[in-house]
Parts: sequence; structure tokens; C-alpha cells
Amino acid sequence: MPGPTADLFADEALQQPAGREQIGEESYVLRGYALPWIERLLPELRRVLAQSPFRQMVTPGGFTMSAALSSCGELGWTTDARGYRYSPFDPRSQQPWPVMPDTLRQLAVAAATEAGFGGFQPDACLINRYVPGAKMSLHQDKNERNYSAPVVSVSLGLPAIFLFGGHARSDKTQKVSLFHGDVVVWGGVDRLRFHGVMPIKDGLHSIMGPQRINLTFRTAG
Ligand code: MD6
Ligand code: FE
Repeated sequence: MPGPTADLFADEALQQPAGREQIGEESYVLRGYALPWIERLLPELRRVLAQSPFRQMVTPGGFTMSAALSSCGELGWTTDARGYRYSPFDPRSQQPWPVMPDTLRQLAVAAATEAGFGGFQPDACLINRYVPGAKMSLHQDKNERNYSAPVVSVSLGLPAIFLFGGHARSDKTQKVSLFHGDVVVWGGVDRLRFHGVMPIKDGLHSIMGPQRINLTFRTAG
């Protein structure tokens, strides 16, 4: 079926393929998996952020991260001059991090199961906010004590290009486009692969506005 209509659908398919895409031996992108959860999830997220607002953290090397960060759950991730680590307290308020809301936990557990990681028990949810231009340099998630648990990452708002590398920083990276509602799950042999996020392009998302919010769930303790 040639013609402009067919082209339109072809472009859409290229932009946002449906279903479960395998991006590594034990890594998957679950396209749109979070969409049915979002209406319940957003009010919970707002409550968490009222208690522990986004803040820009400074790396041990003295650089201010372009993504702003918060956390919920028993443990939250922080960085300062002393290094990267998980802490039970929000350094801003010196109070415990907000409790991980049920919908967030249930979404993470369901997505992990869908990707072959049954019995996931997340104790930390990192919340990253990217405004246009913000990025995340290549890194490994290695501050957690428990590498047998996967990482579950939920993308909301503006699209991003996720860089998925190998076990060495210099390994070739694959580029994976992530859209509102996509969930990435990785673990097992892929758990320590380098990854990052390219600078977010300008834009306005119909629900989230001019930002991308990423939730990553882990078993940190
Ligand atoms: C982000 N994500 O997507 C940054 N880490 O905003 C991560 O650093 C990440 O998406 C581990 C597993 C999945 C991720
Ligand atoms: Fe990461």
C-alpha cells in the first residue's frame, strides 16, 4: 500500500516499536508498559517530591550533575565530596526518604517479573529529572550491595536516547530511544554494563511538560 498514509504508519513504527525488545542477554525494553499505571502513579510521585524535592547534586569530582535527583524507599542515592553512596536519610532534610508508594513498587515488581526476574524486592527508587540539555554520562550502577537483583527503569515525559554499552567504558554503545511509559529492565550478566543518557532535546510533553522524569528501582541494601 504505497502513498502518504503508508509512509506515515511506517514512520510511527520506526519511532516507537511495540512489545518487548531484547537489548542484551538479560535486558529488555518493555514498550509502553507503564502507560496503564501512570494515572495512579503521578499523584504518588507528586507527594514524594513535595517531601523530598529535586536537587542538583555535586559529584566527588566537583561537577554539578545536570539531572536533578530525589529518591524514595528505605534507601536513597546521594553524592557529595565524600563519594557516591546509598543513605537511609535525605541529606537535605536529614529525615528518612519518603516511603516508596505502592503503585511504584507494584509497577517495578510486575515489570521485573515480565523480564524474567521474579521475586524482585526493591528498597530504593531514584528519581531523576532531566530538562532539555540535561544528560547522564556513561556509568555503571555499582553502589548497590545486591547485584543479583535487576534494575527497573521507568521513563516519563520527553523522549531520550539511552546509551547501552558493555562492561568496559570504551565498549561500543547501542542507542535505544525511550519514550513516555517505556520500562527498561536489566540484570544478571548485564547488571554492570555501562549506560548513559544523551542530552534531552527541547520539547513539551503533553502530560509531563518540558522535562523527562526517570524512575529507577533497585535492591540497594
Ligand atoms: C535514565 N538511567 O534513564 C538514567 N541505570 O535517566 C540509568 O542510569 C539507569 O535507566 C540503570 C538501569 C537503567 C537505567
Ligand atoms: Fe544508571
